[in-house]
Amino acid sequence: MKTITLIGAPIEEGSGRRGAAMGPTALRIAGIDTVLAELGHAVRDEGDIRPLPVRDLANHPGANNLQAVAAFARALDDAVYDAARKGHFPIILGGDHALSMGSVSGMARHAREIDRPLFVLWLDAHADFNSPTTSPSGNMHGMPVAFFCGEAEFAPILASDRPLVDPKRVYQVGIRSVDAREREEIAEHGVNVYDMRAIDEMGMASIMRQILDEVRAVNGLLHVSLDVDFMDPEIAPGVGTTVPGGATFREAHLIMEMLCDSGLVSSLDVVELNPFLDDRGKSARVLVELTASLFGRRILDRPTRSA
Ligand code: Z70
Ligand code: MN
Ligand code: MN
Ligand code: MN
Repeated sequence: MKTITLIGAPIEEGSGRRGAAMGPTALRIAGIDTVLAELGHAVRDEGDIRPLPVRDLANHPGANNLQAVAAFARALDDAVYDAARKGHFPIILGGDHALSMGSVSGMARHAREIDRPLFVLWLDAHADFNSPTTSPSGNMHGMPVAFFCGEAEFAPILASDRPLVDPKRVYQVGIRSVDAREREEIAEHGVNVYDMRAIDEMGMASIMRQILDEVRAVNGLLHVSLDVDFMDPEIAPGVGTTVPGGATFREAHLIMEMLCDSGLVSSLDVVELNPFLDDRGKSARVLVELTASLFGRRILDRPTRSA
């Protein structure tokens, strides 16, 4: 059983619209804390983080709301690092995907300290590998992966000597909406991408076995970042950017069950839930169900068998 720290990150300034700041509240109303406690875990809800105003950064024409995003990222970096260092499992309740600049940075600091490599499983319709010069929108929720992989452009606008994630240790699954420049960037940096075609051709189980084998082989930590739009809009409509052809309810649950059995997951982001766009709490409930599967809820009491 784990000690789980819930950290609310009500950021919406990284997305081009309002609503994602209500995400942490919706996840709490859907019962994320009680579901985890019922599975036998110790759950501590730290409430929502309170970012401090950022005065040392100028705003930037290619990065909308840079100061607000940086404020959340810095606060979350510290909160996630502190939780992980205590041996707790941080779950970040989002908030838009720009928050992963902070959560992944905090986990990268922790991983460096305990001398284990950090891997990231990015479950998303989007690659989120834009930077202020490549982004078509300027929205920073489309940039976190480039940020924590060390894309050079971020160095002058967002500090500094932070530890980075090796792009070859980033696995993107569910990708189906990639901008032209992003496509070049993810190839150049060597990010591992399993797009929807790969899922259809290979099957989710074999993709997950490959990823988990690679993490296990080097005793890595695995941070999971779950964007609501990873799933098909039919099962999770409460998100600003719906993209058709997403993961099914069953594929998403299979991933969580295999992650649970692996014992490799160190931390989780649940992001991009926009309750204003949701259908009577449907998406919030799916996210709570998926989180429960990651933390041990199962149909029968047996591990997933390999083929
Ligand atoms: C586009 C951009 C994005 C999430 C939309 C969209 C990015 N690539 N990310 N929704 N989660 O504006 O950079
Ligand atoms: Mn995303
Ligand atoms: Mn997305
Ligand atoms: Mn680059």
